[in-house]
Amino acid sequence: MLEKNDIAAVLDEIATLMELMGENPFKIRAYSTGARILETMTEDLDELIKTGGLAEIPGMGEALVDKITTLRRDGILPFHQKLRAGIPAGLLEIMQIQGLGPKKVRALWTLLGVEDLLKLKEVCEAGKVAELKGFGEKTQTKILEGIKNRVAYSLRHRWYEAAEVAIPILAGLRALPQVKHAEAAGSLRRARETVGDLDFIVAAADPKPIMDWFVAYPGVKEVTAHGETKSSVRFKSGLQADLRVVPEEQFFFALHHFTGSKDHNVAMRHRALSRGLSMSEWGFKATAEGVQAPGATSEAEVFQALGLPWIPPELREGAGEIDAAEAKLLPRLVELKDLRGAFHNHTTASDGAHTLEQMAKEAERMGWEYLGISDHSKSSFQANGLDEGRLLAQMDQIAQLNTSGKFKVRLLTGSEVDIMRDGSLDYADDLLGRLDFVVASVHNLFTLDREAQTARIIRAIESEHVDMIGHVTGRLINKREPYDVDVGKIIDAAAANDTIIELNANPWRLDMDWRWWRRAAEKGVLCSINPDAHDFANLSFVEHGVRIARKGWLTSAHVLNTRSLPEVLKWLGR
Ligand code: DGT
Ligand code: CA
Ligand code: CA
Ligand code: ZN
Repeated sequence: MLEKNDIAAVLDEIATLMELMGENPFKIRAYSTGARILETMTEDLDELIKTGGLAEIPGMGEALVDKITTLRRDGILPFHQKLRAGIPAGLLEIMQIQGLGPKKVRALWTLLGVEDLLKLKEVCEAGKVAELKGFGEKTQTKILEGIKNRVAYSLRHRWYEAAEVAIPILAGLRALPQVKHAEAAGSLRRARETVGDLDFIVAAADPKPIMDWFVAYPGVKEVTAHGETKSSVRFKSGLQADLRVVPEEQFFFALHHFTGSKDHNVAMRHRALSRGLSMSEWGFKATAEGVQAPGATSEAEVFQALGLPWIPPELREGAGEIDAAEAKLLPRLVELKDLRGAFHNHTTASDGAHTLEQMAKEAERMGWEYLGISDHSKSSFQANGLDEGRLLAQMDQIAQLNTSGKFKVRLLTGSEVDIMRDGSLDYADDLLGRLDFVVASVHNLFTLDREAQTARIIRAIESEHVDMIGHVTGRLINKREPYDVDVGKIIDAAAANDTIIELNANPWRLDMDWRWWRRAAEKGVLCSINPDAHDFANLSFVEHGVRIARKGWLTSAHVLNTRSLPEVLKWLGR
């Protein structure tokens, strides 16, 4: 038995496979239409199948009804499996490359015999792709770039996916009777946006039972090392993990060392040497006469031994954190509990899965004072964007909900308004002026050149009705590179116009990147940690946003949604 969204995914794949086969466009279209209908359907599917109501929905042909019924009942569809068997699996992988749709992939397949990435790379390098009709030199270069990105993407994992693997392992390690301490170090602890491998550090007198438990952990696909004090494994997803077991007195030194980063460690070792100590993952050693090498029973004591306060792992990138610590200028980083609400959330009015009330209920459960609703604007037709009439109706609905007293949380009216090619906005000024807040985002023309893309966004920043800029670079981590845009200039424009830059907390986006926030904050740019929720569970994405804000040196004062409702309304000028 398959759920609606899974059935829709199969229908979409059928459409793609048929397009690769060069089938009739009308037939193909029927499957995509069917997928969209299922995704937006609010009725009970089983009921519709039973009563025959499914066939009465416009766009639902008899063949489609049959296939949906089979998928719902059996979970598989022979027609789909036969299609799949007729097409090299590598083609679906090639389709993941940015800019390569089924039509182009079909041409590469039928005209050049491309069946996988390797062969694609070969024909690009031989210049054969550029000669194909509809491709050209530029496309060929783009494809080669895309292949390079695919390879890079396969080597790293989005933070939240790595965390999902790490959390139960850490709990398992801590539950072992021999284990005194256990932590996940490395890039995961430093809150990088992607993780190469996991690094577990454990304190125990006898490493053997811990090693044995680790290599036998469910989900381990391959054991690449099984030593006395260090083991390495690989999981099904390709993610690898190192485990190191150390004696208790070394634990906090090892934890610090394997948390890194390398640059941070180098600076710490340098500092240690100037104090007559050599520092390693084992601990301190005296290098000068009359110096005592201190031990450590916490990570704070490791820092303390070098005259420093404890430095949060997020800041340990060797970017001035030690100087700041020395000067007692470490920021007091924003925390999840500081948040009092969130902006940039979608509902069923555009492409969200839950209604205003469902979103409000969850925001209230999270203890928030306010929740900003910003559905898509009309140009985002693929996301069911609202025209003026529907937006006005939603504003009424929100006003009614607020006065009904049904929820303590205050809903704020807003829009994620599209930035048009020339930087103008998708609604007229008078309508924008009636909203509580406005997020302006780029959702199309990702291939504009740097100058045009930057100018377009800056014009939106300069609009008096725009309160914040959404997902500034449009990147999807490990999937889509940022569009070409001058972030430095955008920060300057945001500072000059008092426009907020959003920290989009969707764990695939984390946009703007953490590397820019410290500079932005120093220039006076305010941040808003926005979940960009498309269902109520997504409201918890703010946790990812807080992590990245911390990595960007931000304090609660730098973040709009740490403020109370009256303060927020005052900032918005409403
Ligand atoms: P990743 O795994 O690529 O996402 O990044 P990390 O930072 O987790 O790097 P990893 O797993 O190679 O090593 C974990 C930490 O161990 C690293 O951040 C710093 C420390 N470390 C590893 N190799 C070296 C090294 O050659 N020199 C120094 N100073 N530290 C090292
Ligand atoms: Ca690592
Ligand atoms: Ca490692
Ligand atoms: Zn958006």
